[in-house]
Order: sequence, then C-alpha cells, then structure tokens
Amino acid sequence: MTDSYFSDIAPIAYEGETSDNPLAFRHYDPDQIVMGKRMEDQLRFAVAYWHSFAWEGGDPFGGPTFERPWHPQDDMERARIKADAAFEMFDILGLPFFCWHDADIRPEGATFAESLRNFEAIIDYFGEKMESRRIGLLWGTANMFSHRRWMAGAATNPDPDVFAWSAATVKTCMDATHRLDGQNYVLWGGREGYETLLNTDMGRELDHMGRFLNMVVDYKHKIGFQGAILVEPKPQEPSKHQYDYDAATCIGFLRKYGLENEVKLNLEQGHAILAGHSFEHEIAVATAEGMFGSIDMNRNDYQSGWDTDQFPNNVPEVALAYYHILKAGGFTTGGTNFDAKLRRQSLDAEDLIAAHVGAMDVCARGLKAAAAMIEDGRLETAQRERYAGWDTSAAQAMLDSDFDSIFARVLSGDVISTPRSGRQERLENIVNRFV
Ligand code: XUL
Ligand code: CO
Ligand code: CO
Repeated sequence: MTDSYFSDIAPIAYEGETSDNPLAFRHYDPDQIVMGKRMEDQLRFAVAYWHSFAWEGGDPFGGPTFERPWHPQDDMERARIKADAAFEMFDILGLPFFCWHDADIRPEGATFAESLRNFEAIIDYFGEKMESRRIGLLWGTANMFSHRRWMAGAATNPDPDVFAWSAATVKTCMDATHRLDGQNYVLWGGREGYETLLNTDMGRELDHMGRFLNMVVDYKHKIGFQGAILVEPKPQEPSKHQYDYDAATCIGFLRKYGLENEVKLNLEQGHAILAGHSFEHEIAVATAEGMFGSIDMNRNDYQSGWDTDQFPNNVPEVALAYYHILKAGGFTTGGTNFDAKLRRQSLDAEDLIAAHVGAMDVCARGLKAAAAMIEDGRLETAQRERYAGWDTSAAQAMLDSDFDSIFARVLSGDVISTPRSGRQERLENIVNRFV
C-alpha cells in the first residue's frame, strides 16, 4: 500500500476529562493504576479483525456500503493491504491486543490446502509486523459458520466429512494462534444448533460436539499451547436454537463431557441480552464456577431483538460488568475484545478510530467506577451482612446434617425466621454515586 489508510490520524493520546479533542482519550490512561494494576493491564483491550476490517457494511436488505482499498477480499495482495491498515489502526489506538478468525484475514482458496497456504502466508506477515510492535494476539478462532459447507453445523454436522474439515480447520487455527503467542483460543459455535427437530438428532450432535472439544483440549496439550481454551455462548442467531445457549448451559455441557477444568468462557454483552440475561449475570455465573475467561464487549439494541454488535456506550452497564470481573480477581489470560462494528452509514476511516476511542473511554470509566465501588466497600459489606446468619457454627453444622435433625430443631420452636429488607433501592443508590 503506498498511501496509508488512516494517513491523517495521529496516535491517540490521553488528554484527560477536560479535553475537547474528539480523538483523544478522556478516561483511558493506560498507565493509571486501578486496583493495583495499570489500566491497560486491567482492561486488556483487543480489536476484532472481522468487524473492523472484514465486514463490508452489508445487511439482510442491502450489499456493502464501505469501499475500502482491500475490497473485494478475494486475493492475497489485498489481504496484505488489509493487514497494513489493521496494524496501522493498532498503532494509532495503542491498544495491546487483536483477535481474528481465519476467514477474516485470508481469501478462501479453491481447496483446503490452498486456503491454508493463504492463511499461513498472512500469519507470517502478522508475525513480521508483531516483531517490531507491542501488539499481541488475545485470541484466534476459526470461522465455521459463513461458508455454505457449515450450513448444518461444524462439529455437529450430520456429514462426517464436515466434522473432519472442522477438526482440520481448528488444528490450523490453533497452530497459528500458538505461533503468534495467542493468550487464548476461542470457539463460538455459530451453526452448532439446529433449525428444526424434524431433521435433527440432538443427543448425537451434542456427543459429537463434546468429542470435538475434547480433541481441541488434547491438541492444546500436544502442541504445548499455554493459553486458555474458551467457548462463547449465544442463544440464537444464526441457528434458531444454539446449543451453547448461555453461560449456565455451557457449564453443564463442559461438565458432562469432562472439560470443566480445561475450558472456560468468553462472554459477550450482546449475547447475554439475547439470552434474556444481563451481562453481569453471565459474568457472575462464570466466576461463581471458576470458569470465567474473557469478554466480548459491545452493546445490543434493546428494541430490535438481534445481535447488533454496537460499540459500548453505556457506562452503568459496563461498570457492573467490570465490578464482577474485578471482584473475581480481574482478567488472567482474557481481556476486553471489541466484538463491535460500525453502523453501515459510518463510512470513514475516522469513524473506525472514533468508535474504538469512545469504546475504550466508556470501558475505562466503567472500570474506574467498578474499582471505586469495590474500594468503597458498602456494596460488599451489605452483601456480607445479608448472609451473616450463615457465619455461625450452628448454621454451618446444619449444612453437614440431614433433614431429620433439621426438622426436629424446627419442630422444637428453636428456629425463628425474621424477614429482613433486601435493601435493593438503597444499594442501587450507592451504585449511582459511582457511575
Ligand atoms: C458472533 C460472535 C463471534 C465470536 C467469534 O455473534 O460473537 O464474532 O465472537 O466467532
Ligand atoms: Co456476537
Ligand atoms: Co463474540
């Protein structure tokens, strides 16, 4: 590429809350210490290659609206131009990570072998670019939902040849993730579900998916990949019913197939909403089970009812998410991946930068608010007090007893329950002091 895509945009700096500069951070100060760590190390931001560089602005009613120098995305030269633009944006934003699907970064070949050659050439190109920069790979993943071969699923496909193709594809994506020192490997089962039970053997499909994920874990150990394996729940879209409905469903699945100590969760804000949950609910389910891994940060439109993947812009919502993440000790291998895309009328290079700047600032504000709520301690104290009855030895002994002894105690009149306020509004008022 002769001219750079983001040519006139300077690297984004932290200028503080009084800044009027639309392309400056007002809250994201990477070096500010929040709960003992640099903000950059708490948030661990990542750019999603698919939304920012592979999506062309189409929707179900119309084709591409964006005209980028790397369109159409069907040859290797343009794949390199796209990579040049991506790394230019990483430099401008100064964030620490990015994420990709194989199909985002390379043109599809006529055969598996040709697609792989294309993919490996771009992974080499990424490797060269990453040598001279701080940017790392938060996670890699395989796109096993766009091409028509995956229309009936990947690991859950009724055709064993598609299962084979899926296994070979994930192997190559895990190899590439390992090679680029990725922190995690993600599996989102975009078509692992069904449209109608009339043609679907659900028990068999779930067994195949369980076996597949066990092979992923075996392969991780075989190649010595140190990162975490993460699955990403989503209840529907594109499949009518998706097997990985939400965090609780995934955890049940992982336990059934003996994977609870090997696989964690990548939770997405918009997917939580689609499942009828809040984002913090999903995070709390995962942290309670020790299976929290990483987040896909975005926001859903609350009226439309589909996965709109907008950039986050709701500080109170984001603050509660980070509150639960910080309470559980913060990220380890995971981070905050912006699984978010521009609206299709946002045509300019500057829109891409502004979207990320705004999102990073919203997350920084949310993180600071979450840390302040924890440091303040009133929410934590109120919760502890609510369960204080359980701190007595009698209450603990009850957990080791049985129904007959408990019944005898209740019958003797020793047990007097006095209902107490849950104080929800008072707690919500406390939250509102910080967000
Ligand atoms: C789709 C989605 C994916 C996964 C990675 O809704 O969230 O982009 O994050 O495959
Ligand atoms: Co999504
Ligand atoms: Co996602």
